[in-house]
Amino acid sequence: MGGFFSSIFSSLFGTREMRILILGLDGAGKTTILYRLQVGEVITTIPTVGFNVETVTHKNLKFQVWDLGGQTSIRPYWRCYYSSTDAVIYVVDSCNRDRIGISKSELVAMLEEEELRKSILVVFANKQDMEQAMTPSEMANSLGLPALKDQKWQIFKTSATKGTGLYEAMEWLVETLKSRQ
Ligand SMILES: Nc1nc2c(ncn2[C@@H]2O[C@H](COP(=O)(O)OP(=O)(O)O)[C@@H](O)[C@H]2O)c(=O)[nH]1
Ligand SMILES: [Mg+2]
Repeated sequence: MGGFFSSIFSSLFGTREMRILILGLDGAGKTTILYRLQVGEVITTIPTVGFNVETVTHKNLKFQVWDLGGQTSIRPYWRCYYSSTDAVIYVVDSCNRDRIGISKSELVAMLEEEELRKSILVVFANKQDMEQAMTPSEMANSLGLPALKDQKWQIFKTSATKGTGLYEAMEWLVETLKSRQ
């Protein structure tokens, strides 16, 4: 567990439990990111009506991943996982212009959750290795980020498959989490 990323997170160890959700539409790159972090074993559970939650626990850090979008009927179940969330990593496929609107509405719906109001938001403009990728500023506007009032947010260019941009984004997240303690 002495990987590249656990060195970034090491300054958070020994503090209270920290919970980080990694969310976004299916196909955005969340699972790829979770494995890239290499901070521990990924455990997949199917708690209720068929939505998978992937969890990695490393010391006092807990990452949980699931897909947004699709059935609104399962939304109430998500609440079980929101409590005391410190940060949300929102992963968006930068190449999928057709789904950026859905990605926005899912993000907006999620941020209405009381438990998430105070969490830090890091948006990963993922798949930046592709030629047709939207720029982060284009994506920030399409997702309505400048209009967010309660959230501390930042957007980063990433490529989960190439591994680029993840370090910078996680570093920002850790620094922001530390400044909140
Ligand atoms: N080109 C490219 N493909 C990616 C990137 N991240 C993920 N993918 C691919 O996109 C697909 C969906 O990724 P996955 O991690 O399963 O997405 P999830 O549904 O959000 O968990 C897979 O085929 C990945 O290999 C990226 O940064 N660039
Ligand atoms: Mg996945």
